[in-house]
Amino acid sequence: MATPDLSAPPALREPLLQPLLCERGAPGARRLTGGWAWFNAVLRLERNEFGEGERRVMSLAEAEAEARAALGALTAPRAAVLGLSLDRPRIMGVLNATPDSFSDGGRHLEPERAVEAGLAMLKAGADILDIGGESTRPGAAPVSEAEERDRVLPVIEGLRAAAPEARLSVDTRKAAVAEAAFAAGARLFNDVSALSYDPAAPAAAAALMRESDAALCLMHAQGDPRTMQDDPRYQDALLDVAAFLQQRLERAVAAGAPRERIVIDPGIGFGKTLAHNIMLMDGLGALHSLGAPILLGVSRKRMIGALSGVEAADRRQHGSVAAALFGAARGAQILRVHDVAETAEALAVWMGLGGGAAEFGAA
Ligand code: HH2
Repeated sequence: MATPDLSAPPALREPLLQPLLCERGAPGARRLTGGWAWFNAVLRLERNEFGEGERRVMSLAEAEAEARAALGALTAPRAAVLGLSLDRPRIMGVLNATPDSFSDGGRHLEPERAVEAGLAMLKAGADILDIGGESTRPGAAPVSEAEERDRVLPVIEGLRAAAPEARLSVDTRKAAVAEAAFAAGARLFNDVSALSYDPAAPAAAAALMRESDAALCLMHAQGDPRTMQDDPRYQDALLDVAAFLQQRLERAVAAGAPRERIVIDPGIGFGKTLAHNIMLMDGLGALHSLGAPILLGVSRKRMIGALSGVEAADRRQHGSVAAALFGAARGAQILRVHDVAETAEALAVWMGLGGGAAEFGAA
């Protein structure tokens, strides 16, 4: 994965607009992306002449006049992904068939156990299962293509046989692994390098998407997993990540991937300090200006440990649920989580209490 040139982050084509959220009945409230969150003003984010981010509050009338396309992207309902309507938050369960993943490494190395765990996640409310065969945690070493394929294929095949309707995603940076996973039944290519690690990935993603209703997730990462936490730097983390995602989105579309089936992800923890992660979570809503559904993966990550004081990654479920709800409140459509039952219960209560009661609102 190439390290982006920090002296010149790619330019954003539009200013970003971050929706300033409000109650659904507030004057002038508009519905965010056809979903459950509401906003009635925006924060305009732009670079100044030094490349630093500047923020200014704007009314919707001003935004209409000055940044119509970005405002339109905030309100346009998102198309369904893998047949899942995105008018409520969806849950992606994490299933790592690896010995070394940071929180569940080694637990699902036996394919039978991984399939069992996946079926339990589906029962607990997962809409999608994300199967990975290479850890991308900080410091992780790369895995060969053959090894990665041998890890994920039996799990995908087993799940396909036991739950033919399940929506399966493959978490890989390699075109050949994605192709094999799709042949076995996966329908989402989740690439933490946003198709930048494997030169064959853009064409492969486009071809896989043309053949079915498949989707693609483009995630931001700075640097390679092995070194990405060694002093990561940004001019403005939110603007830099947004610009990167916009550029990768355009490249994927140029390679032939259908735009409405591409999902974006800020890549929490991938080449980011705690301050960077907090800035991205706080400004998450601004990424809706890029016009794509947002996938958010915060589950059990270091940020949760740092904020909660819980050292052991597999004991961070309470903090993870809080962060997932924080993301849902900002309109993130897909939440990538290890603790499916806990997240599904929390979301059901939050939605039921009006956190996501879009049906009561007048759009
Ligand atoms: N995080 C991880 C892996 N894949 N994919 C997306 N789209 N977004 C994420 O935030 C993301 C991801 C890292 O978490 P995990 O899979 O639990 O660990 P590991 O990489 O150690 O297998």
